Amino acid sequence: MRRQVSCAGSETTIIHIDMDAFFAAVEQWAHPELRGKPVIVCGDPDGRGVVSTASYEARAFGVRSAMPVKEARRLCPQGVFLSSHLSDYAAISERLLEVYRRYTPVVEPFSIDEAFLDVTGCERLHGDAVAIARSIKEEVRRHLGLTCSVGVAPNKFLAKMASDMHKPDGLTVIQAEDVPRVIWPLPVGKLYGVGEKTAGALASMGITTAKALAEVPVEMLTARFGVMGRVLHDVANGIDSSPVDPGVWERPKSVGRETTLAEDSADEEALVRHLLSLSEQVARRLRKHDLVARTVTLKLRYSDFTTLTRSHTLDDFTCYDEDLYRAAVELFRSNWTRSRKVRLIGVTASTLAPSHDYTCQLALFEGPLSHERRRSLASALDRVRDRFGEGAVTRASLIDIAPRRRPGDGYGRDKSRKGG
Ligand code: TTP
Ligand code: MG
Repeated sequence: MRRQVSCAGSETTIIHIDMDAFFAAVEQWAHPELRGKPVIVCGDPDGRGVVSTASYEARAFGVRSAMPVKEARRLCPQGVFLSSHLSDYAAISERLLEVYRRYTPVVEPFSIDEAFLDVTGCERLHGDAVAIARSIKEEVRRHLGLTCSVGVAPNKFLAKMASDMHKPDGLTVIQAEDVPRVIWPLPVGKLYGVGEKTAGALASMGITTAKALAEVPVEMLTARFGVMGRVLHDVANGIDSSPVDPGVWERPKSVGRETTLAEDSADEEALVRHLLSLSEQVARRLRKHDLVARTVTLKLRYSDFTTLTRSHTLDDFTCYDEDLYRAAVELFRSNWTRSRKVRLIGVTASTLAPSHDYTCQLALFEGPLSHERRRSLASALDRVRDRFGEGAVTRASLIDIAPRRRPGDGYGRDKSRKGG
């Protein structure tokens, strides 16, 4: 999110809407017998994946998003564990946007279940922002059977903070003058956009609350955090001038690359190397558009033109070469009929979401390489490839799992390009 200078004194009114326990609530609406029960939606209820979301009934047992399914089963053995139906949730998400657009054309979808609405100047038609918020909540409940939590505020940051304050089914108003009372007592890590790492860095400077952060001279913050310092200063003071951008969602539904081989091939090593190159290109494209993807699709066309596509849903969203590559290779190894010559090979990433939604969450899964380090490494590689071409660098970690490229192994030409 872009944040610049204060918009204090402006008349802007923003609404942020976040559906409650979205995936689980959709399942409960579709299956009335699940209402009131602890419902846990996950990629693979029997596998080693993680929880996508849990109904509030299940949250009472301590079940949370991103928790391993195994752990959720331990906490809530009586829970109803379901696999996710992403296309259903996406369809509901579209219907929600249609509702919002009846109140204002300035609607920015922010994730599958969140949106910002700029309702400045809509009062004459629909009443004040709180009346609009109530009316939207009522319409969503009546037509889609879902509850949502709504924040009303003079800017996006405060509206986002507000919607989270009284979940589920909340309606919270934050005015500019409320900032010292409602924002300042919060730990810095609770401020939207302040990740674990930044909160840790602030703590090492003795800054643990929003109030303490608000009192630090902005120059000191920019000296320590660069441009992020200004953002920190602004959010601690409840300042955000980023506009609600209805165009931000005009993004591809999928990002794919495929290549027709210079010669039909049944050489496993060579085919896997193509998958590496294609995965790198797709991941790079995702990053360029600030997207993350959760589905990886492999496409193989054999010499006789029969075509096979197989998809795999990842446990989590990603924009990294290695995640796409691993999934693509796994699909390839389990679906390719050995010895059948391949004419065309392709990798597509779909189930896309804007990356800012998942940045904080990914930090929770920090492995040997933290999200921030992966991200900065990936963008450094992107810069090298921008300058010297796609083949200029390959991640050492990927070379370990991919056969090395040998001189003379020409990559095929990119014949068709899909998506962004
Ligand atoms: P959230 O809005 O973060 O969560 P939620 O709607 O389930 O619950 P609430 O807003 O009431 O706290 O995310 C929206 C959906 O995105 C969620 O229903 C499932 C999906 N999701 C994941 O798949 N993995 C995750 O780690 C998170 C946080 C969400
Ligand atoms: Mg939600």
